[in-house]
Amino acid sequence: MSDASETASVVGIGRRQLARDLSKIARASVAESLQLLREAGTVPARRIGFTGPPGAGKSTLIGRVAKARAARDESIAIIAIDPSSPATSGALLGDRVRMDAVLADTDVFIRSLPSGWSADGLSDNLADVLAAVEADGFGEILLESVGVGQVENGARALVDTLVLALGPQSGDQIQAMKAGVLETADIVVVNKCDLPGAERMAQDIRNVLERNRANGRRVAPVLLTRANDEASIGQLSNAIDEHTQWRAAHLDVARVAETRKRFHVRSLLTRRVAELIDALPDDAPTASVAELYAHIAKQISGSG
Ligand SMILES: Nc1nc2c(ncn2[C@@H]2O[C@H](COP(=O)(O)OP(=O)(O)OP(=O)(O)O)[C@@H](O)[C@H]2O)c(=O)[nH]1
Ligand SMILES: [Mg+2]
Repeated sequence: MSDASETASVVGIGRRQLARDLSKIARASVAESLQLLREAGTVPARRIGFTGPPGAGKSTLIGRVAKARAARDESIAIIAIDPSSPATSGALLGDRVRMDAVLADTDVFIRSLPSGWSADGLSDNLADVLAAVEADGFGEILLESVGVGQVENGARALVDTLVLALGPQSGDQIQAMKAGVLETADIVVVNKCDLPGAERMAQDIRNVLERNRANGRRVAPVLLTRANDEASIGQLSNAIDEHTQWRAAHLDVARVAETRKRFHVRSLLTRRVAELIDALPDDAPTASVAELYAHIAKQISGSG
């Protein structure tokens, strides 16, 4: 066996192991999560989140962006959060096949994970999942999540760059999103720009985002992309790099890391509280809210 193929098979084994670990982590209890958490010596990966309404073209876009970026000296992992609706599982499988086809001749690692019972479209164990991928030494993680309501808050804390992908017909969906969602994005993409309405929508969004400038904040670029237009994918990839540079110049990296750690602990504690409440017998008499609170709080401090 040559050195190169030996290395390739070792990498293959490592990735199969990671894939198995991620399936475990995605379904783990809090106690298991804490056991599986590997933090020591981890070099942070660049984390890029893609969010947006269902069908906006996020998976297709991530596949193309990953292909463009994999051509550089970068190891890339794609983590897609599967909303786990039986109605869409067929579509998701098709999605995955499309991504695999585009990335067939690359070394990009792809994994889709169920979102569990989480109401916000993100896996409750996402912080653990990202930490595990990071600990495995990937340089860059591309995360796909369906953006509805709250989701951006979670994604915001866990990623460095947040790309909001919209289709040209997403006007109503933007209205339906919580106010401020547009402003949380670092890059806005009007995708499927081969369809009518894209230019107009991009201009409308730019007008809205101009308000940020008046408030002394960064104004996110609004790009037009199309899956089959390599130049537009290249522009998006460049915009991601520009945002990485902007972060390095303007953000306190240690503070961001601290916020992320706190978000991670918050999600572990939220899950732990849910576990304890779910474990209460249905017919257990609970004298008062204050008493039940004290009971749960005591169990948490006992298990910590
Ligand atoms: N016309 C056009 N269609 C596209 C483009 N990119 C993706 N699509 C199509 O849009 C549909 C949805 O694309 P996906 O990539 O699955 O979208 P998604 O946002 O990942 O969807 P969910 O994960 O289900 O929310 C598919 O049929 C794609 O082929 C594009 O640039 N132009
Ligand atoms: Mg998708």
